[in-house]
Amino acid sequence: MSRVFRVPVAPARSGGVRRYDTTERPSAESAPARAGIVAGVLSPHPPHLIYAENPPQNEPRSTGGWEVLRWAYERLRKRIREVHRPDVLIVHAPHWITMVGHHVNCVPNPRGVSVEPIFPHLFRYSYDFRTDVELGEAIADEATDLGLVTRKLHDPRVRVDYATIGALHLVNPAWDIPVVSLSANNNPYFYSEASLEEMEVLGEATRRAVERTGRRAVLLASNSLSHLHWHEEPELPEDMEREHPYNNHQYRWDMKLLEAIRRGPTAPLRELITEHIEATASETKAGSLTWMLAAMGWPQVPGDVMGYGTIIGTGNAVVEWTPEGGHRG
Ligand code: 2X7
Ligand code: FE2
Repeated sequence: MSRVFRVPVAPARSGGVRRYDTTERPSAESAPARAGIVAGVLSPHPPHLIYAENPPQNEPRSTGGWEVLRWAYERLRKRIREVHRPDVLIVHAPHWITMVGHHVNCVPNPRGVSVEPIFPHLFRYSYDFRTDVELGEAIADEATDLGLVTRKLHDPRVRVDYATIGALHLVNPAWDIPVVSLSANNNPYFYSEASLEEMEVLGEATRRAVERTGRRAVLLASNSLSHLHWHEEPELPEDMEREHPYNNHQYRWDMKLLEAIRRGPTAPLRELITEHIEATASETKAGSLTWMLAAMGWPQVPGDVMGYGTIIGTGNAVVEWTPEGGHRG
């Protein structure tokens, strides 16, 4: 069914080699040696995490909450700054839903207020960031060449969704690293079975574009895990007495997935992600996690599960993969 959303592979342009302007890249002296995808991160976005942190960009104020997950993000931020030192963050997010095809935000400086439609009392966030337009366009071109229906978004009035903003803030609250943001093609939601093959293709397109443009990229898969949640909120949203897994079935399946991630390698996850979606309505059905692992070539390494916690009953884990040849430590 998902073939409806694909077009025949286009012939390679001008000998199959495209040149991109790299004049704005860091100088050889300042740039770390290795380009390519240097890490991939499962980086869930629930607005509660930002609400709990009280950053200046978010209007609502809290007394805290969900600390274990937020501490995991703090450790991750340190690794991003001190070890990975990317020149771009590429994020795939499930709440930028595009009904037809895969869209790439190519607006140079998106800015505005992102509001979570179900939790506007938790998340009204002022954003203002830079897009790596050259890389965004390269990803869209590679995806088109590989047969995906793809669009470059150029409308500066775009309102950036909270799953994109949430993951980007939690990974890099300073917003000093350029971004490429990718939409979630909605087609998995139409069918009972998750249709993730296209995410493999989008991953391949992403990898090719990163290599072609010589970027040093960290990929963010903005997904929660098990996704059943409460329908009533406590008077104090951050009342941690009320926070726990939706049920033991959801929790056990999250652990099954995370144990496989910790064991490594990633190849068996292809199958397990689909089973986990069937069992838990996991938000990974939007494809972000599959896209990210495919872009890294399903690396042989285990993932580092930096933290797990529930948010209104949903499962959320911060996980980092450093592909073969990348830094660890
Ligand atoms: O988008 C979300 C989510 N993924 C999980 C929990 C709560 C709110 O929003
Ligand atoms: Fe979500």
